[in-house]
Amino acid sequence: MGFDNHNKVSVTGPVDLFRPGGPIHPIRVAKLLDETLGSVRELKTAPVDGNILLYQQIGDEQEVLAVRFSDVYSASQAAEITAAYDDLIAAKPNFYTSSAQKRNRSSTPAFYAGFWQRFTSKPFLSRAADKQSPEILAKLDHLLLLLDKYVAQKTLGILKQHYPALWQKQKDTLEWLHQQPKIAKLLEARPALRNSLWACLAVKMGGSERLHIDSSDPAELMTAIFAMGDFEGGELELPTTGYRIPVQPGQVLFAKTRILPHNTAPILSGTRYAFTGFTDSIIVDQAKGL
Ligand SMILES: O=C(O)CCC(=O)C(=O)O
Ligand SMILES: [Fe+2]
Repeated sequence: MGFDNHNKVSVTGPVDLFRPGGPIHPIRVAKLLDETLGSVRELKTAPVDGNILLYQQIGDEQEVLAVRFSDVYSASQAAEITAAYDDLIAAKPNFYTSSAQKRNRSSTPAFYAGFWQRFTSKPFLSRAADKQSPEILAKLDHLLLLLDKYVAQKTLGILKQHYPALWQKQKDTLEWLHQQPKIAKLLEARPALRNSLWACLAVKMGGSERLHIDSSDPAELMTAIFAMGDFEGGELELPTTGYRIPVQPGQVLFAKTRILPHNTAPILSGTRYAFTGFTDSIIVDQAKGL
């Protein structure tokens, strides 16, 4: 399965996958996880370089939990992207961070750009990517175009080559989303909102230091996590698997963040631009015609 040149990290399973049904309150999740995980915090660090496949063996089956690709984008591409983010922030956009989000996973607010469905009947565009001045939207769209060109398209190609089933699901889901009449109309005016890999992107400085699950995400797909800047630490910790996985500039990590409790390890020094590409489970279900 997967890459021949992967560092294969086998988890001594079975991993206690977290599969609560229905809507979950973020704070309740953290409490539940603390109760179930207790003091399981002694984690091994996966290799910093190369590709990584983290899986658990269940009988004859290998279930992929996380996969990290290296050398996806270059240092100069990262520099262009972080400069575009700095330029956006300098224009003081409204983050529209709700009080629930503030108490949620991170001490720094995230800028959410893209589509959600959550509990509404139709997918909608996040307010931060919508209700801004034309000048700010132009800066945001410039950033989103760079991210699609340098990170998302390339990663999608790698996914297709090595994980065709996952690639197919991701592609079908996003195609369905982009064909929804209201969204299709929006994309005509703002093509930058079309992304090959995620429905909604969160960008922030720092990390998600509080243990959580990404409760809107589908259990069967993976969230894309990548980080830019010059920093030490900030690995993605997956306590139920016993591993923390470094995510350095140039790398893209996919993880089943709906069923694997996770948090960012402390950032020991430097500046970390954090990017998380989410997909919404309601969008996935609707795309499948459920
Ligand atoms: O920044 C990271 O490494 C993790 C981000 C994350 O878990 C999230 O945004 O939900
Ligand atoms: Fe997360």
